[in-house]
Amino acid sequence: MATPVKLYGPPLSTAVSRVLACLLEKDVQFQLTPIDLSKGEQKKPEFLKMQPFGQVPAFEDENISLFESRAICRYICEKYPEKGNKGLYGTNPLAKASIDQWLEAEGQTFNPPSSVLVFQLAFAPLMKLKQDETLIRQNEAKLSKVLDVYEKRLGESRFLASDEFSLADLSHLPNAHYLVTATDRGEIFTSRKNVGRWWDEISSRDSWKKVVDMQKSR
Ligand SMILES: N[C@@H](CCC(=O)N[C@@H](CS)C(=O)NCC(=O)O)C(=O)O
Repeated sequence: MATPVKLYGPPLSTAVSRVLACLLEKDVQFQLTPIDLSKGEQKKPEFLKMQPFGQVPAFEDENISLFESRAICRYICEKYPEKGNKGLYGTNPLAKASIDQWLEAEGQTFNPPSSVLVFQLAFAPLMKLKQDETLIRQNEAKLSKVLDVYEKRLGESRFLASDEFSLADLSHLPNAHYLVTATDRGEIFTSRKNVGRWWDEISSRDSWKKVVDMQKSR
């Protein structure tokens, strides 16, 4: 039996849950080692050898370590093309380029405002930190504009890159999940017809439901 790959970090982290969703979608065996962010375990010298910026996740396969959740997801898909969801990262150069295009849009355009909103609206209250209303307003406006583009795209295509679910859709799950389920701003997704339909579809995949269960049991 193949040695399981190793993932380090708590399932509650958006970046860790992105990799978990990918591993489950690809049906790749893994070993999860939780890292306690509240104790600063991500800044310890041993961890910095795997993730030099002191953030989760870190990932190991065959004694090589990797960081950056989206790069790790791409690697998992390239390493295990025949496992689980075979089309998750496309099966030809053009399909991959289309997925990459929307993965970049997620990382560079969707993630900046949505991660600020997740922190401000879902995590700051739990951490007893004061919310920054100006920052919230500015980022809501930015995310709204991004989702207007998605609304148009998802009117033409079932998923972002094509009519097939892909890594590009999966990569949106962690932030969208917190915004819909842990804040009062879920309407930003659900009030848009096509984005709402897309959200229902991607969030009801078995892989993502398992990630949510892992988050609840921590
Ligand atoms: N771009 C990175 C982001 C990693 C990241 O921001 N991780 C957060 C948790 S979601 C973290 O480790 N926060 C603790 C810290 O920065 O000390 C990725 O996708 O892997």
